[in-house]
Amino acid sequence: MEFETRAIHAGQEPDPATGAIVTPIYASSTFVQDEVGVHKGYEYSRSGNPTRTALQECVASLEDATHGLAFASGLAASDAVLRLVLPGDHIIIPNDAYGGTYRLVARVFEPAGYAYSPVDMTSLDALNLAWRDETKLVWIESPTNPMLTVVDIAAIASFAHERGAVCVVDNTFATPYLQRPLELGADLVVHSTTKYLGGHSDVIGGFAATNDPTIAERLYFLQKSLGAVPGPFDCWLVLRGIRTLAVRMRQHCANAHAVAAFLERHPRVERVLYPGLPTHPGHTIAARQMRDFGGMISFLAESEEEAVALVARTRLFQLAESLGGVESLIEHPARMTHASTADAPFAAPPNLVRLSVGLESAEDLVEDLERALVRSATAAGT
Ligand code: P1T
Repeated sequence: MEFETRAIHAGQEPDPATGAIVTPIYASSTFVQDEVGVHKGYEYSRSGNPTRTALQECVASLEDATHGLAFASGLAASDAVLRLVLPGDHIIIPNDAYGGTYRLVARVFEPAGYAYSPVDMTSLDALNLAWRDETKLVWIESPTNPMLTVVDIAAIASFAHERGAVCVVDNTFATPYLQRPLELGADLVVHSTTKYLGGHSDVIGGFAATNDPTIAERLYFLQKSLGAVPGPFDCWLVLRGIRTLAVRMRQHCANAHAVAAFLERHPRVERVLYPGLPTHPGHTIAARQMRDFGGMISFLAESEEEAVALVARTRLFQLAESLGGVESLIEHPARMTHASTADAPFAAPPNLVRLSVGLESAEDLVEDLERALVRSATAAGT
């Protein structure tokens, strides 16, 4: 079945008890047993809940995975996945990873005895240089948050496999509609479902998917043992969002193309980072491994002051962290989402502005940016 059909039907049979066409919110912490150990597949909602099962089956299907696990947040999913390796092991992360992933690895895992290296993964030579005998896990983001760097997932996955490491892809920016990392050879996919999968800025959630039964079994154990599971209402919200994922992504991409083309022509914009632009260094790889280029754009303003002023000046693009919702957002990564990388050599550039291009009219979005950029030119006295 095609993606659009699976988004609406996978894991979402009409409720067997009532015929309800929408998966119910099974708000129950526990499930009655007929005899000890004899039950209908559920015992206690930390280890399993029917609404969560529906979400898990649906996202696993969209990622072409045999196993899917929902978590209470993207970082909870990342935490469980990183625990697949052990203290003493070495982890490689992108040198422009999402700030929260960097913080988790550098401030939680490293003090617990894990080693890590941030690496520019556009270069297999750089990956090779950072490689150690103890390297057990390579963490990819593509496109990255917020620099929109694109890396060759298939090449990195096979590089990791030849050396006995697992390859994880944070697929939050692309979504399974635009990119399927398991098909490209990755062992695991993680998501912040808070973003495009939920799609309406009303829920925090995370996900991990894999085709490897041994990894899946360990992750089920970690999901249950760490306990960072989403409640049934949160699962239902994500499921509801996913039903329109394909149409939303098509419009996010179309709007982002229009906004990126406008920004690229604007004299007060130093550089636009959008994989859909032929000038983007990762454009060819992105065109090969993605269906389209996504709804996220970053750009370099003329200065830090200008970037900070600009993000407060747009009206439709509202100043807020997060991304992937129907409404457009603007933010200053260095002081907001990526403040935790401030002390790292690869901190977000101070003049970087990030846009999450929403589903409003592209014309209105361009006009909003145009007005804000003109005013910033006036403020600069030109
Ligand atoms: O916020 P949470 O659901 O825990 O997801 C963490 C996360 C993981 N991976 C990527 C690529 C992300 O972008 C995020 C969350 N990012 C933001 C909140 C942000 O504004 O960038």
